[in-house]
Amino acid sequence: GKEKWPRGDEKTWKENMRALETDVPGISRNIVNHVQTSLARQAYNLDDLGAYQAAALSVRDNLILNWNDTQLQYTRKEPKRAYYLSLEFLMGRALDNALLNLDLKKQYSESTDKLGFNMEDLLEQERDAALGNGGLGRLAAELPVWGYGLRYKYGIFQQLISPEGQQLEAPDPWLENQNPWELPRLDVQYDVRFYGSADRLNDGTPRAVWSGGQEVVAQAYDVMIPGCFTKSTNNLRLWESKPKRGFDLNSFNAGDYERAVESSNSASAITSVLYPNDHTTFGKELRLKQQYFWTAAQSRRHDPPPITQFPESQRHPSTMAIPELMRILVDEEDVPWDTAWQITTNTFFYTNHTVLPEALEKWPVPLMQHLLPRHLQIIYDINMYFLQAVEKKFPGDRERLARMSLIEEGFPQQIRMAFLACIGSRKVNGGCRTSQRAVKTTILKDFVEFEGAGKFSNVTNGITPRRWLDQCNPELSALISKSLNVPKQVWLKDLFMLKKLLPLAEDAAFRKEWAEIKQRNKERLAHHVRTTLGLEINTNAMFDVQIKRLHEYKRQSLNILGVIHRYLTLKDMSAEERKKVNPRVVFFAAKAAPGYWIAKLIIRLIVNVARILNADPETKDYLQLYFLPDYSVSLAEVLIPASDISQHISTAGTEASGTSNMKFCLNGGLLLGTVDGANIEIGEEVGESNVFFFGYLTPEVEQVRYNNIYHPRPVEEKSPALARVLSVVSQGMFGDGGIYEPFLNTIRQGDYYLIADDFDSYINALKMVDDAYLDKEEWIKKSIRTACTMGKFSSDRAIMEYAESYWNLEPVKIPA
Ligand code: CRA
Repeated sequence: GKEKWPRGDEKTWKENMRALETDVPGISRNIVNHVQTSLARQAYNLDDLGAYQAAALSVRDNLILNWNDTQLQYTRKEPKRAYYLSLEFLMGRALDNALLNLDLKKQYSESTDKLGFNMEDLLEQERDAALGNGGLGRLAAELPVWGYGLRYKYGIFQQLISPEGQQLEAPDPWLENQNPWELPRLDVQYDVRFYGSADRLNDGTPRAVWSGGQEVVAQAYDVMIPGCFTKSTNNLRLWESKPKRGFDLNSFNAGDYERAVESSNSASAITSVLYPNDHTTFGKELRLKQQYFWTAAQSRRHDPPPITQFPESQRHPSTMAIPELMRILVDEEDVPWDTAWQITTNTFFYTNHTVLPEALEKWPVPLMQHLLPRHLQIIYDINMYFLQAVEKKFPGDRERLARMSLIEEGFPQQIRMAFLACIGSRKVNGGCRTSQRAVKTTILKDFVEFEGAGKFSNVTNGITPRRWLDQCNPELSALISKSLNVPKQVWLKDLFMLKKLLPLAEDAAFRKEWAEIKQRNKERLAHHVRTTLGLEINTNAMFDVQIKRLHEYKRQSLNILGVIHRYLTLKDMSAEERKKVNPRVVFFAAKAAPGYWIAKLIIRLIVNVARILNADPETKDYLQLYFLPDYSVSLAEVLIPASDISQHISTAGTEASGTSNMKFCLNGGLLLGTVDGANIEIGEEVGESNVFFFGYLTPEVEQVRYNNIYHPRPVEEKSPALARVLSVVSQGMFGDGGIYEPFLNTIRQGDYYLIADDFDSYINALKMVDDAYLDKEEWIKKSIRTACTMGKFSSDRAIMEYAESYWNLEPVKIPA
């Protein structure tokens, strides 16, 4: 029977239900309440950190109220929902974003002012939630759907740079000051099993019993994510791993203290750290444990409704979700295999985020057997039925069967997780048009032939203009609102409206305002660098920025070698000639995976080149170089609005999309790039005359690589300019040249990333950038045209494409 709701006296309930605090007195009351009770502090002992926490808790109250209403509506309407599964959510800071989305920034600033605190200082108190590596994690953070991830105790490592220029890694204890944004859900806990044994019942059903091994508890934490200018508030559920039996009192009493905490430690280890690798696989057991732990916890969320009603769509599974759903359906719900497979393949959508073959995940069969014995059985069964179907379509094609098998032969055998994701999903898509084409013609070619091209399509990535324009560049946002003569609430939700500003590129007064904002953003960055690093930056120079994970394929190497070339060119000039040169400041920020040695060597080179350049009295007015340590979302928010030009120069055919390219362009920074990833679509939107492209094209790269190995030519022959650069490095212009030899040799031999092949073309593109910058007015026009044609790259467009053509979702209105 249904219980009466509410219990007790309805009037008492209704009278006491809290409403949103949206005016200054209400907000102040709420903040002070939190100071007094939640923090147990008082006016006389409140510092910026405490004031930030109280403000954050008060904002959280508002989010919770909205979240409750959203929940209620979802419960009433029972709409289909999408869940975004990602091991990474690179959230950055929450307070400013929440205030802007709730449209309460003004009121909160006024209130904290009254209480004696400056809002901008409070915002700086917040630690980034850095539970991701790069674009993939940031993408997840920007999608307006319910997310499921892991609550890592330590996010991406903090990067320190030693006096020698060596990257050092320190843990990122982001939860240390308490996280005001999360709510522990002590009522939401599930058991998750590892190891043990799986015994088939052999009773005519495909069922098996999995037992024994280790059990841990998945504990939910909910983070409320405000929608933009709406009550609708999403949830990010992060799972923490806890021991099932916390403390072994018997061992403790027997004096064995280590043993007493052993199982507890091993359970907590599962969600202790985010893996700091992107784009390389590694056969770490803990990583597979993380993946399974999280997909298992998430798959449980569907009771009480019977799990077989599972037409809800999910995207980007960690592939382990596929065998896990099969296990639940077959073993626990007694669903016939074929029906279970049908449900499963209708549930998942797979987004591929990389075209690098070495980044495709594979797990050794023995490891899977040991850690997840039942899942291995299921994967074998999926594979058997799948290969039978392939054989039926292509009879006798044994090579094809070997190529497509989920199990790769070798010692040990490996499970090809990308193939499992592909066959276990309803659709497969890529992050931009060209990377999807690449995936279809390379790693998943056989699957396209087998399943038909219709299953494979493309949704080009997008970025949120809320954080990446309104929040990080408030002055530009205000100028746009003023010039469009509509409130930002309108155009931020329809970014194509920016096109209307294109004619203003011809308006000198508008250009002046536009350029002044860029200049102030450059000064803001200079101020940031001065206060954090004590360095003085020439703000009259062109700001040239490359910020992204450090990877050979992204070619920070090309950039730094180009900087050295510029330095040598300046040194060759007379003082008079130099005076005609347009000054340039080059910024790098990048973390390298801790075990990626060549990447770290490239950081070391950048840091040491910077040291020489910035101290050279002849050139330092014309060329400065900075490596900003500890790249983060918050640092990106200062760098991106300040850039005149940014570099996205991956070897053609390697970048799955890139998303920072979109962010720079949206802020009126011009793009220097290769014909790769989303650069191509950006070029289409802004027009070829507003971007700077260079380098070999994807279809040519394979042949160049082949030649580099089988018909090698010396660097001197390919590019005398580069040969000179390499020789000054190895002769020690930037400190002991010997240490850079391993890096330089990657260019001299094999040159897999085409550094020497693209160098002259790159230098030429840099020259075109210099020439274009000389005509300031024309440059500003390009800047305006670039920003105003970024409509396509709003995450709103991307999510609409997903919702309409994939998930069949309808928006749910949350009544006031
Ligand atoms: N680094 C790709 O490399 C892409 C994002 C989002 C990446 C980027 O080109 O823009 O995903 N892939 O789709 C990735 O990390 C493991 O794969 C990225 O974030």
